[in-house]
Amino acid sequence: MNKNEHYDASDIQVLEGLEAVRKRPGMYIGSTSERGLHHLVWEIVDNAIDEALAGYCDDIEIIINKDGSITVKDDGRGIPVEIHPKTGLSTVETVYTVLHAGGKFGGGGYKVSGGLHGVGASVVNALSKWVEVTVYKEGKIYYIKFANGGHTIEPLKVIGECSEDRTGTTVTFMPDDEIFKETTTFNYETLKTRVRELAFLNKGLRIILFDDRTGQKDTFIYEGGIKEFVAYVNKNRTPIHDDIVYIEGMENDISIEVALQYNDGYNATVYSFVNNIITPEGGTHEDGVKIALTRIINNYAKNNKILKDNDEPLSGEDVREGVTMIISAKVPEPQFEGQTKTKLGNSEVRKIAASIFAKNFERFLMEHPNDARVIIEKSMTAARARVAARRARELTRRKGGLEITNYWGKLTDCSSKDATISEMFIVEGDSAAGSAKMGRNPITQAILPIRGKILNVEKARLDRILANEEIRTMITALGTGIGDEFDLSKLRYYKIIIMTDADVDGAHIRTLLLTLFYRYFKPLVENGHIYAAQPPLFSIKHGKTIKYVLDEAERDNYLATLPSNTKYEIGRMKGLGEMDPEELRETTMGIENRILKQVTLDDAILADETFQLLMGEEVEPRRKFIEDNALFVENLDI
Ligand code: 1YM
Repeated sequence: MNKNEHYDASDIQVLEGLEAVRKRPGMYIGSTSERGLHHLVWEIVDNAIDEALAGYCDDIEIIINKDGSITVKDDGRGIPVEIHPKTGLSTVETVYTVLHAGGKFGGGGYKVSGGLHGVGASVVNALSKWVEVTVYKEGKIYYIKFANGGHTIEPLKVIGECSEDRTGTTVTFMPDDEIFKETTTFNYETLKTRVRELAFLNKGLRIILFDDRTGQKDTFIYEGGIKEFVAYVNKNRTPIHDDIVYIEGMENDISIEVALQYNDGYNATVYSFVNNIITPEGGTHEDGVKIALTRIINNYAKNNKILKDNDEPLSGEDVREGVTMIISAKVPEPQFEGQTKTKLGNSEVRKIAASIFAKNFERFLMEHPNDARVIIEKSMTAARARVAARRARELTRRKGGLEITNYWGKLTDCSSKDATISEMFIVEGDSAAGSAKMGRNPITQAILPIRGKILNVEKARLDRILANEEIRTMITALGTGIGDEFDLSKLRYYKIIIMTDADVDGAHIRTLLLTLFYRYFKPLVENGHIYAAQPPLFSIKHGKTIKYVLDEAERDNYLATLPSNTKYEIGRMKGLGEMDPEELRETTMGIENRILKQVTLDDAILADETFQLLMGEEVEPRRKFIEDNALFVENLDI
């Protein structure tokens, strides 16, 4: 927006009241869990970021106060204070009390950060015990306070004076514990992860995070923006060329920024964002860049006679092997599609993204011939491996693939053909698998025994992965296919349950399996099909009752619920392999008593980082991670 366009208060649209927000908070912030709680912070921060994107703000500060409230400060123009013609209230009061009040899109405004401009503020107010807003503007300090779900308890007034060049907005809010029943405690690490990401995505913007409960403080400012983001994501990987490719351009008010660098691994790590929001399902911005990457690399390889005329062209997967790429698009009126409404639909963006990327990437290759050579060689090797993998994959598709003669990797299937009630247990070790087969419900429960440590897929290419017998059986058993053939609707078991011992080895095997699922069957994780069985550590016998509990804490909690004169006996449970079929059914497999932990994927970037750290090549950061997390080993699951 340019400076002489003034804000027109009639742009505010007045729609509905805050009561609706309190009745159905989930509709506005997703949920009232810890995640929803943190969402409140982002709603307020978004308004400050919009002000930064409009070019008026360089500094944002987020403080977790001692009383548990949050303060967000910016040095922008300050929310307008004049009377709003439609509501007869000041604009700042309107922004905080009227749902869907926000500057209009299009026209003069180029408001791009998450959601509708200013809309979130009223939602935060509705879900808070109290909110205070202070505005510094034109030499005056304005103050307004709301309480009990958004009622104005102190109307806007001038509380002091400040120098003319001091401008900005400060907001403090206390989340309402009647809404956020699970927790109202803010998590520093959760805030830090997203603040870092926002700083990467908005280069030059300084964001300070401060925790007044502990004194912890971090300042984020990245002059290199997403170029530094790529370096950060690659910190535990080994890059194969020095210069990070960085491309930016703008056309028709749509801005495209891309940064990428190849490493010696085999996975493609592509994160795309629209208006600072991650788009896990991709969309037209991501498609455009990917199409252009494939085209430019093929052209370069052909022009330099590396790829011969009758060679098969390099595929999209070939040219993305080992790439870490961040794509950030800023789109004035984004349309989101897909299952989770996180896929960019605007078709005009595809062409713009492709042309901006192609032009600049072509130039990069010309100007950096050494980097170009390394990148092309990497893609060529990937193409050769792809052909080998195609042959190996055919093996998983053959009829009778389930009847492999070797015991390891041999599936004992269930008789039901109804996937929704079927479960596949992946069981570590010979005797545990034996007991599991005898203790299972043969109608709904299938057993797949695996032998100790399966292949670490983080360090292998698809061709080697498909050569592994246990993994091949797993793929055949799942029914979905793998890679670009993956089809979730063909899944044969709705629950895939990893059953390993509650010790370090068991945890390692579980992590190997989770890595496989995360890298090659991500939709299974995203859709909640992956579980970890939790074998109990103790049994508590009193009278005719036997209660199984997971750990010491649960044991003590349970004992505390028993009348003080109860006689009880505590047994320490054996490993899976030592349990007889009856015990295994009773404690770990039968749906009456068993405890399953669903594996979820809250933060894809964090998950990727953790897998890379735990399973990748770099030893030193892994050692540090394990040291730092030694006390939390049971929480290694994502
Ligand atoms: C700590 C939170 O809300 N900053 C902020 C918000 C606004 C403005 C500046 C602003 C916007 C405009 C003009 C405009 C908002 N204004 C509105 C509305 N920080 C924080 N800083 N002048 C100031 O968009 O034209 C909503 S948010 F609707 F009043 F324009």
